[in-house]
Parts: sequence; C-alpha cells; structure tokens
Amino acid sequence: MPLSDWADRLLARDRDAVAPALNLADDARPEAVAATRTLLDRLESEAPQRALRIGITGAPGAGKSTLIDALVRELRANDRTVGIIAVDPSSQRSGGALLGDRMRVRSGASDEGVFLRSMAARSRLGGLADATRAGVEILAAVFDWVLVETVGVGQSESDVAHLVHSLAFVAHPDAGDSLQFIKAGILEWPDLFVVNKADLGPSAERSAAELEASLGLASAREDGWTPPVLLASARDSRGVSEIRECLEAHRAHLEANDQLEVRLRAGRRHSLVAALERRYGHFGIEALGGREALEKKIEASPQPSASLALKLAEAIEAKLREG
Ligand SMILES: Nc1nc2c(ncn2[C@@H]2O[C@H](COP(=O)(O)OP(=O)(O)O)[C@@H](O)[C@H]2O)c(=O)[nH]1
Ligand SMILES: [Mg+2]
Repeated sequence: MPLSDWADRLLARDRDAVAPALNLADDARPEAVAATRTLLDRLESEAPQRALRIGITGAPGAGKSTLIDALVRELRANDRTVGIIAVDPSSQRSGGALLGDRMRVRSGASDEGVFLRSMAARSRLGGLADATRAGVEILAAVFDWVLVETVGVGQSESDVAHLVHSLAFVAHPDAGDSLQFIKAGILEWPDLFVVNKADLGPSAERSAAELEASLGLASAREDGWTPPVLLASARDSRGVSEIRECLEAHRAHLEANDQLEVRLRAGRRHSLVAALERRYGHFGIEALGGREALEKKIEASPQPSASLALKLAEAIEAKLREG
C-alpha cells in the first residue's frame, strides 16, 4: 500500500493503520526513514491535535503499568479510546509482554479502543527518543488519549515532559522519597503526583504529606498550575477516576491559557534541537548560531518538524564541510 494511504487512513482515525505506521517509524532503512518523515509532517500539519497526551513516569516498581491498566479501564468506561506506548527497560527481559499480557487479560484483546506498543529501551539511546515521539504522533492521530510509560531517572522526566501535555509522576509510598525527588531535580516537571499503593497503609499518606510540603517550598510555577498530590491504589482501582479528572482539569487549564498548542510546539522544538545535538554535538548547534538562535529559527519556520529536522541537519553538514 502506498505511504500516502497510510497517512490518509491515520487521518481518518483508522485503527488498523496504526501498527503498520509504527513499524514504518521503527524501520531504519533510508526509504523508510524518508517515508516516516513525510508521514509525520502530514500528521503534524493535518491531524486535529485533539488527543490528550499523558506521560506516566516514576521509579521501577512504583506501579506505573498497573496504574495504566486501571486508567485504561476507567477511560474505556468513559468511552475514551486509548493508545499506549510503554518504554520499559524491564520489558527487555520479559520480551515486552508484561503490560501487554495483563491488558489483554483484563481489558480484552478484542477491544478496538485500546492499542499498546511496548518499546524495550534497547541500546538505541537517542533513537529511542525519536521513536517514542514518532509513536506518540501516530497514536495521537487516532486515539482520544495517548499514555506514555517511561522509567523516571531524573533526566528522563524532562525528556518525556517534552512529549506530552501532562506529566504524572507515580511514587512509592516510602517515607523519605521526597528528599530524593528534590535531589534528582524531578519536582519541577510533573503536573500531577500520585502516591500509589495506598492500600499498604499509613506510609502512603505520610509520603503524600511530605511531598506536598516539598512542593510548597518550590517556587510557584510560571504556568499558574499547582501540581496536586493524589493517593491511589492501582491494584484496587482506588483514586483512579480522580486521576482522570485531574488530568482533564489540567487539560482545561492549558486550554484556558492557550497553552495546549504552545506546549506541544515547544516540546517539538526541544526534541528537534536535542536530536541535532545528539547527532552533531555542541559544534553542530553552534554552527547554526547557537541554541537560542536555532530555537527562534524553528519557531519562525512554517515547515513541519520532521522535514525541518532534515533541512537543519543538512545545513549543519554544509557548515561542517566548509570547516
Ligand atoms: N499493594 C499494591 N501493589 C501494587 C499496586 N500497584 C502496583 N503494585 C504492585 O507493584 C509491583 C510493580 O508494579 P508495576 O505496575 O509493574 O510497576 P512499574 O514498574 O512502575 O510499571 C507489581 O507487583 C504490582 O502488582 C498497588 O496499588 N498496591
Ligand atoms: Mg512498568
């Protein structure tokens, strides 16, 4: 099937086009890379950006996958379709089947309203960030909500924050965690904190109170949003509708402040610069006049991100050849 048909089918929200499109985006051969670029350009300029994009991050074992499973059932009960990308290093061992199996069992394999793609965090480094972004753009064309599960280890919070509208941080109910959050510089990114495993007893409430206190010490956010701290038990599906409501409230907050598109565009800009920096290093960015000038250039360009990325890469290579 010609590529333009896949794009048309995604734009018509055809679920059957999602898997082949994701495979295309995963294909490193030059013709597939070029085709993916065309596809992503079309989605960026033609798809209505209606999907709510949510990042779910937190330490391994915090309960992110379990929470996503519960959230998917909550969203399906509210007639929302959901696409999920799980970037999970542990799925390397389990073959990426962990969350998938659980969801197939509980949400039903025949549910057309749910789509899951696991990406093992293979040694692709930068490639993973690009593949995740492509996956999010593809899922966002078709589904109402897009959930991205990533393991949080400091830096990855800012990476995933640039992919989504809202970032939720899932925390263990251990006292003392919040000090680690502060050390890792994590607190500034999430729009919502969930202290999970509240069924384990009072330690969850203590953690939530501590977390709230640490957040109270942080300076007020420029965007005027105060990230709530919610208690939940993903295992018992407790607190899950509150999480959905909070994410919807955050979307409404972004919309009311005209930040929905702005945040998406800023995220694309950030990812584009980050990709160029990974590939060409600091030299490459300087060759185009430095980060600030480059960001301005990207902001002013009418070209969609994927083809703009190619154009900028070519400009850097030309400069480097000139010496
Ligand atoms: N008691 C309890 N256990 C939970 C809860 N949520 C997840 N778990 C368990 O915690 C472990 C890690 O969960 P998982 O969702 O895989 O964590 P992830 O690594 O953050 O994706 C599993 O054994 C889950 O069954 C919860 O709300 N309560
Ligand atoms: Mg997981």
